[in-house]
Amino acid sequence: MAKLIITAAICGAEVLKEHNPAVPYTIEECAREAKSAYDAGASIIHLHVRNDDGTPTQDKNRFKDVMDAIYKLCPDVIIQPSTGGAVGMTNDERLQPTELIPEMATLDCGTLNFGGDDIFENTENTIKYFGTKMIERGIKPELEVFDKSMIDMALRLGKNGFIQNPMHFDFVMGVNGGISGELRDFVFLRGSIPADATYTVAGVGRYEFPLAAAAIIDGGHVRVGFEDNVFLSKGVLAKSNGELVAKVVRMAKELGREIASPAEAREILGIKVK
Ligand code: KMH
Ligand code: ZN
Repeated sequence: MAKLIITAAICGAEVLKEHNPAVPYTIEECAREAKSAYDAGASIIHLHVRNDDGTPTQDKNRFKDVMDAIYKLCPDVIIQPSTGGAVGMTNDERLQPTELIPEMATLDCGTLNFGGDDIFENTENTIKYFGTKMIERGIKPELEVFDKSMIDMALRLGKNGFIQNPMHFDFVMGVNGGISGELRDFVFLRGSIPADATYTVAGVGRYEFPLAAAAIIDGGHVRVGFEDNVFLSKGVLAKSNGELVAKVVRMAKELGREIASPAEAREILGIKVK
């Protein structure tokens, strides 16, 4: 079985210091959180950025500053900027971090309700546009799917040349508006991707660690972090993203799965060093 790639989603666009005081906003806080995750065993940092007041931004210069600060502390880590950004942003606003030619970036594969009155909009033409930009820029997409239909969309657009093979999926499970994080649903998603595809699972809230266990056993990969969940265990706030990653590392050890270094993660995902 391949070694386990752990992605840390350190910040997100929605979670606030009110939810957990360790949620990072500033450049220094983002670098601190990325380092804590990297030191604990994460090889990929899924990155959103914020203004110092916590409001989400896709500003290219802010991404560059945060990425430079992370690389200073974690020179070989893979940084995967979000192109999802926050609900309501325009496509070109969202695509800005891809101008920095990161090794990876997210590519969201469908539209969904995103709690309350929000709609996270990703029309077919948007996905084609983002997919084309990522091919042009040599960026490996992490295909974020919040429901089964989004896998079908990715496969169809793949056949039409907008996404290349082998595909790498991220099953984001438990968002209010998307698929739930029940094991039955995990098995459904996992059985719906091509044999040559890889996947990581991001369980939201209480689904984070049960789904991590399922992916560890299954040979998949795992995402944890404040974007998805701020608790280490029921009612206990994590002090850092590193604590969440360390818990996955302990689970993997118990279950006999080794942890991938960033170099090993590149090899598993077919990312060429630039
Ligand atoms: N913040 C969500 C609306 C991504 O990173 O690509 C979208 C999101 C997905 O987080
Ligand atoms: Zn994200």
